[in-house]
Amino acid sequence: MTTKTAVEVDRSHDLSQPLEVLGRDETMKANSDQLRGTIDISLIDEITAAVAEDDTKLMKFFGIYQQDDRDIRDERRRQKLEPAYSFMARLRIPGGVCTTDQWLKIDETAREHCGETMRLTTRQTFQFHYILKHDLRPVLRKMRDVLLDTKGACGDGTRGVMSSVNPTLSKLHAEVYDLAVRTSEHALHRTRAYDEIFLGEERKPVDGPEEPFYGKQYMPRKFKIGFAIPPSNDIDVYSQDLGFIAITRNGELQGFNVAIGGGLGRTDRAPETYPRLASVIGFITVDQLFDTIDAVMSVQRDYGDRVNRAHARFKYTVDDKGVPWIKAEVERRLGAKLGRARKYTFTSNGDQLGWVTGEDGREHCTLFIENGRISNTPERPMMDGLRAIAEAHTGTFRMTPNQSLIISEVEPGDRPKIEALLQEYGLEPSTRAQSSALRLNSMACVALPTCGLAMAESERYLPELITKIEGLLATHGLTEEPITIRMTGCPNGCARPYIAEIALTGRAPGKYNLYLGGGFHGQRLNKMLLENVGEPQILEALDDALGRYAAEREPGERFGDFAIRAGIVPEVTEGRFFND
Ligand code: SRM
Ligand code: SF4
Repeated sequence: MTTKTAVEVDRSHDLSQPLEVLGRDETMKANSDQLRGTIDISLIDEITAAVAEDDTKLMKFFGIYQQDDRDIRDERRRQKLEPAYSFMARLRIPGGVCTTDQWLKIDETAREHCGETMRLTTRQTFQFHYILKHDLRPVLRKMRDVLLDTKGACGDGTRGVMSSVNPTLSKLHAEVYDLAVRTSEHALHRTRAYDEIFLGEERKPVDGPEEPFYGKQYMPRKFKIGFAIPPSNDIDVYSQDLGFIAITRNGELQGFNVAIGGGLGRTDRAPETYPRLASVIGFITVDQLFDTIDAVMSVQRDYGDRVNRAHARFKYTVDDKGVPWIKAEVERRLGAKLGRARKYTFTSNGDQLGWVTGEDGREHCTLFIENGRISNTPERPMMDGLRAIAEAHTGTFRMTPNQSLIISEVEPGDRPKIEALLQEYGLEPSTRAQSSALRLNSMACVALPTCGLAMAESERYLPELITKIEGLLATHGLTEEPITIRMTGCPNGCARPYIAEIALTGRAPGKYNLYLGGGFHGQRLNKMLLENVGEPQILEALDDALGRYAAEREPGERFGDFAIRAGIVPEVTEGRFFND
């Protein structure tokens, strides 16, 4: 973070309120010795496979979650055994670009320590699951060897910074991607706790405060930043706490529109929690980028709710204070007025699958990876295939925000070699083209068996549900119609369901809320049609809605738009633009 006075001087968030008023996590963070806690002791405690409760929270700041295998939780309880604890680790890979050396090390680590599987996330990175406590250090050291870490991938700070993958606009992608990487470094916490605890480095004295920006209590809650490059809204910029929309003239980057206060998490039966699309508050030049990040984040740092974590995301601060107030405070801290938001057009929030050529002549192949899951099955040795490609490929990989994978920057002469490998391992994009366009525009969160918050299946169930919906699509002649569908195992919204044209969020085993009417390019929230229903009701409702869509739609009309025009669900009306 910079040393701008206005941003740094306000330390009022550091325990200014009496301890008994603050949320428990606030005092825990404040007393943690800059996130060190007792993690080092927990890691060597051989009596349990778990870590101490406060350490589970502190480790999230380093991208590590304690989990247990929920498929065998009851059985272990019956046998009076502690849950089958293991850890999830999420890598910090801003903009989702990884080298082939990194891929090979990630593959090797996943095979050795992480259940022989790896998971592409909805924010363009990898997650390892099933890491045993004593393997955490070896895993993170392997990542260090290829210049990767898991710092800040979770916890109350900035999360993985997203950036549109946009393979055709090579120069613009490189420029914006570079800013995303620098943003990740800029906004990352400064504590050396990770290097000491997991990498074995010595604690050294620090001149001045260890966290000049974050202080002892860090942010009130997670804070997400993303960069979109129109016409693609693949990162779902309106779901970010702080989103930047690239504005160009004749292909040259002029600056960014600034969008604030997006966020999707909600809780059933708690109407005070809700998804919110970000408000566009103005335009900045590229030079103003990092000062703007400091200004916006410091407003949330100083005014976010530190008593009630369910109300602590920036979206609630924005609504409580009002967009005009937040904008004025950001401008005060920035020391400049924001420009008037510039025009831009988004056309989709999906991925373009298959081969495309960038303006620099290099080629990129986007593969559909269903729900981001990479593993080997007898029918499809995907993990082996991608390893073989990483061994032969001279470019990079890019993870998309839709859980797809781009074999990127392929020299034209190398394309036949990559195509041959794709064919050999059954990975070529054409095999997935046999799927409906609905499947190719689908996303599901992890949910069971690892996610502790899951109420229903998601990743393991969506593929089979889609097969059933494909029957309906075929009946109505809609197999080729790109419609976005997203499923999550609970209302937290990790696959960004509330902006999909069709969404299902888990309520209980086999039971979901069904939403319709999201915008095709992420511009509108959807609306609940059915609450807490099972598969028969879901299929019946979709059959009806899809049938009407096939018969009554106007030329070019998207399914989400139709669902609203036809009155199947009412429109959610929220202003997103604020230009005054
Ligand atoms: Fe998420 C919590 C997985 C993207 C909103 N999310 C979790 C945890 C860590 C469960 C937990 O707290 O114990 C999940 C771990 C499951 C597992 O076993 O791996 C989890 N979230 C994921 C991932 C892996 C889903 C996926 O299948 O790809 C995504 C990782 C992204 C990354 O690389 O950083 C993921 N999570 C999201 C998104 C989408 C986004 O950011 O673009 C959202 C909605 C946007 C937002 O934040 O508003 C999201 N996750 C949540 C929430 C609700 C936050 C809220 O404001 O209420 C939680 C619960 C919480 O934080 O208390 C949560
Ligand atoms: Fe877990 Fe819920 Fe997120 Fe799915 S949406 S990964 S079930 S927290």
